[in-house]
Amino acid sequence: MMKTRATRILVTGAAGQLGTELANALRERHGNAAVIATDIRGGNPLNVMDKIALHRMVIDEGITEIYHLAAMLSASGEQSPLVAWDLNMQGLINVLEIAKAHALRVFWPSSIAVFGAHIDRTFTRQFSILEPATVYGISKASGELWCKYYFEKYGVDVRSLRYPGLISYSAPPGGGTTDYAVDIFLHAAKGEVYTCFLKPMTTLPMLYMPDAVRATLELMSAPADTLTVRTSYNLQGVSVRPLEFEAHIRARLPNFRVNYLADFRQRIADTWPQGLDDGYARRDWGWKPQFDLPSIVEDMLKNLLKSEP
Ligand code: AKB
Repeated sequence: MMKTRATRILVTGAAGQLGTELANALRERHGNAAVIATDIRGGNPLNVMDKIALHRMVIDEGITEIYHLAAMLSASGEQSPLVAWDLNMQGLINVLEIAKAHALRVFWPSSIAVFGAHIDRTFTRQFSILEPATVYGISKASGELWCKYYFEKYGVDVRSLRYPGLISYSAPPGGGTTDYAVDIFLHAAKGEVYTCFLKPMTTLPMLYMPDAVRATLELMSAPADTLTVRTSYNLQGVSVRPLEFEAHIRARLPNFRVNYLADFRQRIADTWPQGLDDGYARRDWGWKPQFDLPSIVEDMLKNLLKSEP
C-alpha cells in the first residue's frame, strides 16, 4: 500500500504582501508546524537562487508542497530588468526541478502582466495572445509555459493564478504598478494627502486579499483532473479607477484629497487588461469573488482606522 506523506509546506517570499496572508491561511488549515515560511529578507531566510539551500530545506523539512512567491514585481523589474529576469526565472526553475525530483506539488503566482498589446483590454480572454511589455510580464509569461512543460513532461502538479492587483491592509506591496490601490488607503487612514502615480481614469482589475487567498486555497484543493489550464488561470475581482477609490474613500473620510502625478508606471498600466474573462476558473474549480468595491473600501478602512491612534 502506498504511504501518503503528511503535508509539509514551504512558502518562499513569505514576508511579502501575499506571502504574509497566505502563510497564515495555510497555518490555519494545516497547523502551525506544517508551514515553513521563508523569505530572503529575514526571519527564516532562504534565497531561492541558492539551489543547494532550497534542496536542503526540502529534504530536512520533509516538504511536500511549495508556494513559490518570491519574485520582483513589475515596477521594480523595470528598474533592474536583468536582476528581475534572473530572480523570477531561475527561482522558478529551481523550484520546478526540486518538485520534479521529489514529487512536490507547487503553487506559483502569475499576473495580469502576461498580457500586453493585441488583447481585448476590457474582457481579456483566458487564451488571449501574450505580448507582455515589462520584464516582469515576460518572466511570468515564460514561467507559465515552464509550469505547463513540467506538468506535461514530468507530471509535476504545478498550479497557477494570474493575479490582478491585490488589495490588503496587513503587509504592504512593494514594487508593483497596482501598489497605488493599497497606498491610497494607507494615506487616507493617516489623514494624509495621497499623490497617485497613475492617472485618475486608469482602469485596472483588483482583488481583495481574502478573495485572493481563498482562490489560491481552492485551486490547490481542486481535484487534478478538473483542471484544464496548466499555464495559469485568469482571475477577475473588480475593475476600478483611482478616481473611484478616491470617491468611495471620501464618502467615509470627507477631508481626504488625492493629487495625480503619473510616472513611468502609467505606461505599464496602459498595457494591462482592465477586466478579465475568468470563465475557466469559474467552471473548473468554482471561482467566485465575494468582495465588490464598496465592501473592499469598507473593510480596508475599518481595519486601517482601527490601528490608527
Ligand atoms: C504588479 O503591479 O506588478 C503586481 C501584479 C499585477 O502582478 N501587483
